[in-house]
Amino acid sequence: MNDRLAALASSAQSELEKAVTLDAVEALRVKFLGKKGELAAILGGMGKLAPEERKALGAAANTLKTELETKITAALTRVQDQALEAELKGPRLDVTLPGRGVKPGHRHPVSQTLEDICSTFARLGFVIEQGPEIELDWYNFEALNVPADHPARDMQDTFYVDGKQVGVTKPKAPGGDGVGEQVVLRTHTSPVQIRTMLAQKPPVRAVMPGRVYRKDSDQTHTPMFHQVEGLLVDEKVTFAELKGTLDAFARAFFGAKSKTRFRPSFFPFTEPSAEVDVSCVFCAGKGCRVCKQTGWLEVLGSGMVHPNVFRHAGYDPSKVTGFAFGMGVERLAMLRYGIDDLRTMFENDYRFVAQF
Ligand code: 2U9
Repeated sequence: MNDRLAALASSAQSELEKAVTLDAVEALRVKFLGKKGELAAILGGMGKLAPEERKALGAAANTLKTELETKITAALTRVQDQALEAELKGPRLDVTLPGRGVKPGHRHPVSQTLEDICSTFARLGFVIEQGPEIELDWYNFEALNVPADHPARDMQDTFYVDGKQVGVTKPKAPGGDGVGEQVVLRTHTSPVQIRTMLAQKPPVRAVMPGRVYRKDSDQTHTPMFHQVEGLLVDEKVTFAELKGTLDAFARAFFGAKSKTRFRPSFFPFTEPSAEVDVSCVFCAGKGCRVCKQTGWLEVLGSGMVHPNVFRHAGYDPSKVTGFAFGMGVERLAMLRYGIDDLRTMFENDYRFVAQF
């Protein structure tokens, strides 16, 4: 039996000397001193021995156990010291290297354009009004004199939302009945004008920037885009003031030499209505590829607020008149920066954004 202890002592000694990692030392501890280890196996066989022999072997085994524990601790210390030494000899941290730095962000061209449009109107005395993107049909269509059979109200053109899912069951819309209680993603920012008029008395002079949603997706249309709309209401507001305001905007935004042109048009919420063209910013009106040789770019829609719209918003059309306008921000950003593909606006590529 003592021979077995001696053999164990010598093999433990040589194996511990060869161990170079903490894991290897731990594995040896389990192998020799673990519950199912070699020392336990030797002690397990003691039952067959005479009492004196058993006593002597127990004492020798205890001594060996203590010795091995000391050797294992020494091996652990040695392995740790060797690892530290290797680390100190290895490549040093070069504290003189320049830092990696955080790349500065960049305003998206749509955000820049939206802010420039708003600040241009702010200089003309307009305040900014905002409203919900998930809107009641009544504010988005009905109040704006958009008839039930208008193509914009079609499922093909508008995102309809399950009202119960967004917590709208009994809307407080002034005209909330039947179709008016449906919930939509707003197709324009015009419902904000309605909410503004319902909330305050005339005069009103405000611009409404924000996201709008239409079921439209091709090279020049995306299901979400940004608009800035505007509204001015007071006593005796005329079409001349509409022209003067939008002309001043065009000169501030596109350059002092810009000219505007008003063409008759139709919108359900304005009467009369006009499309507004600005002289081409690329060829100064001479005719080029961008303006398709016409010398003009279509930049916004406008008109005098329809009397029915005033009635829905609680204003008396015999006392007040007003004008409204609307523009697509992505389209203006593309004209301003010469971007020819709308989709690049939504790819989130820093290399694109950082160019403007
Ligand atoms: C109220 C009354 C009238 C807003 C208007 C337009 C003309 C227009 C388009 C431009 C490009 C939308 O982004 S676009 O596709 N807008 O042509 N918008 S008048 O008229 C209003 C709005 C609110 C109460």
